[in-house]
Amino acid sequence: MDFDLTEEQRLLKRTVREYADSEIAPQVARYEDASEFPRPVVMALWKDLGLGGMYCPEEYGGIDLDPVSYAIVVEELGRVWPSLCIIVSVHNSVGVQLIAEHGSPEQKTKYLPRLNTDWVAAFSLSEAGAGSDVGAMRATAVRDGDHYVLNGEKNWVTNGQNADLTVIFVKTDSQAGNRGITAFLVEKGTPGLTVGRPERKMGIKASEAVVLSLSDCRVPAASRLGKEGQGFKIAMAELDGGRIGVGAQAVGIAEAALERSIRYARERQAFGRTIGEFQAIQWMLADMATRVEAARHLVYRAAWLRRAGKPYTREASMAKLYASEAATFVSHRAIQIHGGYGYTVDYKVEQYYRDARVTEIYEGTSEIQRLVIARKWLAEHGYGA
Ligand code: COS
Repeated sequence: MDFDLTEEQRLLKRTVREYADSEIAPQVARYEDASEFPRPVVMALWKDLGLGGMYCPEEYGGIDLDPVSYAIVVEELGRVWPSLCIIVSVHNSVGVQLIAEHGSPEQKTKYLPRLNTDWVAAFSLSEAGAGSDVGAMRATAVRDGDHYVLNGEKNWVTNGQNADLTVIFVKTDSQAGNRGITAFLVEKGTPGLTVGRPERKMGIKASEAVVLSLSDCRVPAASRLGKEGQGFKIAMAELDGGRIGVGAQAVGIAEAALERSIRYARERQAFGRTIGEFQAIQWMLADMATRVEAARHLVYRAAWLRRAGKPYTREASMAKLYASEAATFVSHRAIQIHGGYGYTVDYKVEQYYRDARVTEIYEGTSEIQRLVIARKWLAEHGYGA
């Protein structure tokens, strides 16, 4: 067993951190305050660091990172800007990686090189009445010669307005529940695809979540991803990877809130000494640091299992569950340590608290993660699922 990062991973972490601190951090407030998608920042990340193709094989121009390195990058972005972090994570995991793993050779050749350099990907599974219960989705696709015609409405599509390509899940067999779901690659500007107004959210304000309306949206049969009826399994498998990303994002948020708390505890004076000298504050910092460390280990272990080609569904759910709840805990305590100043926007810990909260919800709520963990655990111990 070896808990050390490799030399390459250390270098990658340093490179992304330096870039994030110098190039990205100064831009955060402007985009967050305007709730604006930071397209120029995203494009610079693709161009300067190749982060548009983290899960793209080298033959298609990607940098093909191993999953642990991927988690390290996502964590570093989460530390500086959670909104940007989820934009990048969604693009790479349930976008690029999904196409790299399930796309046809033609789809990979057509889309992966563009997604590495100047396109953004989105993933559209949820609907107003189908979030956790994926099989309840109502959007449909009907075959019409060498096309499919898509109809319905999808919700909560991260990157949805800016996406050049969206993986959209709809039913090709309305009677078949989960087994009737099929995935399609739909390009921006396809007639019949309309993008709604972004939701007004509590946090991650520069990351958009939109409604997509499909109204007789005709797509070539060649844009179907995988076979008819395979969509649910594709979505579930890719969400396993996505959950490692959300876990890593949560670790980054928690790390940032902890760093700021330590800095503040060293500076702030009360009763004639720095507040970091009080045991009440030290214990809070100890609990925060322990959770950050535990969350990071769970995330890296899930990523390591994936790299080793072993099953990692349960571990990805554990990592996402624990890390997201740790991020809420740590950012909550960070505000407490900052006192009244923590409740103002100037010290940024309030932003981490708001941004942390959604990690317990998207890409599967904490309740869904517990359900996945319990089912796997019970099955492993002979109780059936
Ligand atoms: N990887 C690959 N296949 C998977 C899988 C995974 N992680 N999880 C389930 N499957 C397969 C199962 O093996 C099963 O295959 P068979 O039909 O061949 O036996 C099939 O998919 C159905 O699985 P299951 O019976 O477990 O499906 P359920 O309807 O019970 O749903 C939950 C399972 C609730 C866990 C699933 O719907 C889920 O994760 N929901 C949350 C979705 C989500 O994260 N939404 C947020 C959207 S992204 S913002």
